[in-house]
Amino acid sequence: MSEEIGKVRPARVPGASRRDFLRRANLAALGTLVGMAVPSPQWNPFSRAYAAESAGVRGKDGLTVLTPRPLNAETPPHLLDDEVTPTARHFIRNNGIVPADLDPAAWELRIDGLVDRPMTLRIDDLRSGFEVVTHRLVIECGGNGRSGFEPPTRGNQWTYGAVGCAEWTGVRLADVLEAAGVKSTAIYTAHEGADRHLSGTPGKLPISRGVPIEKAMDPYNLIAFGMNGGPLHPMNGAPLRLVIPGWPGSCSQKWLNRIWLRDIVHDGPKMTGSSYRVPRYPVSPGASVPEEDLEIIHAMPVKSLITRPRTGAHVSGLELEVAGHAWVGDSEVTKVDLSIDFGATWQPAQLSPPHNPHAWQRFMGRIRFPQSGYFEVWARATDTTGASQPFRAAWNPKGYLNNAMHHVSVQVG
Ligand SMILES: Nc1nc2c(c(=O)[nH]1)N[C@H]1C(S)=C(S)[C@@H](COP(=O)(O)O)O[C@H]1N2
Ligand SMILES: [Mo]
Repeated sequence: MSEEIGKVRPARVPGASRRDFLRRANLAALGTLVGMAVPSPQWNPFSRAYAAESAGVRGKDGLTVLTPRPLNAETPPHLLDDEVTPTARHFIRNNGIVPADLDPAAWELRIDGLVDRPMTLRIDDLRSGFEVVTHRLVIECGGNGRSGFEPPTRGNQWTYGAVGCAEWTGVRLADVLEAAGVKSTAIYTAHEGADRHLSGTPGKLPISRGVPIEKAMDPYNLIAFGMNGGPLHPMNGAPLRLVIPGWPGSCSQKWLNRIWLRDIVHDGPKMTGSSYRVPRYPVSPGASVPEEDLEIIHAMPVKSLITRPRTGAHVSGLELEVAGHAWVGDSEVTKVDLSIDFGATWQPAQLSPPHNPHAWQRFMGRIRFPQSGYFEVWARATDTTGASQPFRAAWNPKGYLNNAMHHVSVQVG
């Protein structure tokens, strides 16, 4: 592998157009809200980053801001190379007004609805009353990859980086629900947090989602108060959040203050209408689909991301080490293949088992190029069901579940 891997030479990247140049100049002038590094458009060809409002967010670094208010920011793929995503690099997805000045010692979580023993728990009660566990868990926004859909769909134009695999510490959601006593009539959870609706209307929640009780009982779901050995970052839900790995990130309520159990599919904000739903049948791109033909997204599909080298890298010599992560909702990734000829031929990468269920899996491959020139390295993951990443994800009205293959472009020689 070349020593120059990781360096970017924008001028030599094919496809760099005047428009790219102007966009880069524009971004450089504006800076980004989170950290001041301005990412090169090479990794992020669809970026529509917005202007910074004011100061950066403490404890976040290198993220690209999609919208400043509410703050939505994603991580460039090459900054997701760590096996455990550092707190500073975990993406941020906010739907409402983020609560400020929260006191972890006074924080209360209410468990009620269809339970035998409604409870109000402080974080200390969680620590002392339940087994505290730490797991590496993937959170991926259901809309990650939305910017790749044609025609475009409304919503945050995530490219690749609305995903992370941090090490979360907390107690099992299942243990807490069992302690409260789940009534036999309960079929769905409902999650509430302390953020407020953008309208400012008192009592109006920006988002409140839930999962079927069977998924709620997955032993890897956490009520988390720790992230990567420290506290949660305020933008990632401090002092308390849910982590429901493998399902759309929206299930993982931040600033969590209530979980209630219901005997119907939860109907809170962003549970109904077209939110986090996809058509039950294939639709033509751009079609409008009646709401009754949409169904709620459950497990996320198999996906992978090349994190090394970064796109635009220059390879001197003919060999290259390629690395990244692969993950899938509720099963496991069984293989990752790499192609340097646009999918005509594939070679297997080495794939590590997950550190624990619902952690992403490292892949690594050694590429030998037949000659110098421009190449694209494509990665394709396959899961235990035999499903692989498509070259194009099925279009859907809200732009969810884009698990199309990722690639990096490199100049060899
Ligand atoms: N209270 C609350 N929880 C929330 C959200 C929110 O806006 N408010 N956004 C959800 C969505 S859509 C996602 S993808 C994840 C993102 O988690 P992160 O911001 O920690 O990366 O949080 C989820 N939990
Ligand atoms: Mo999301």
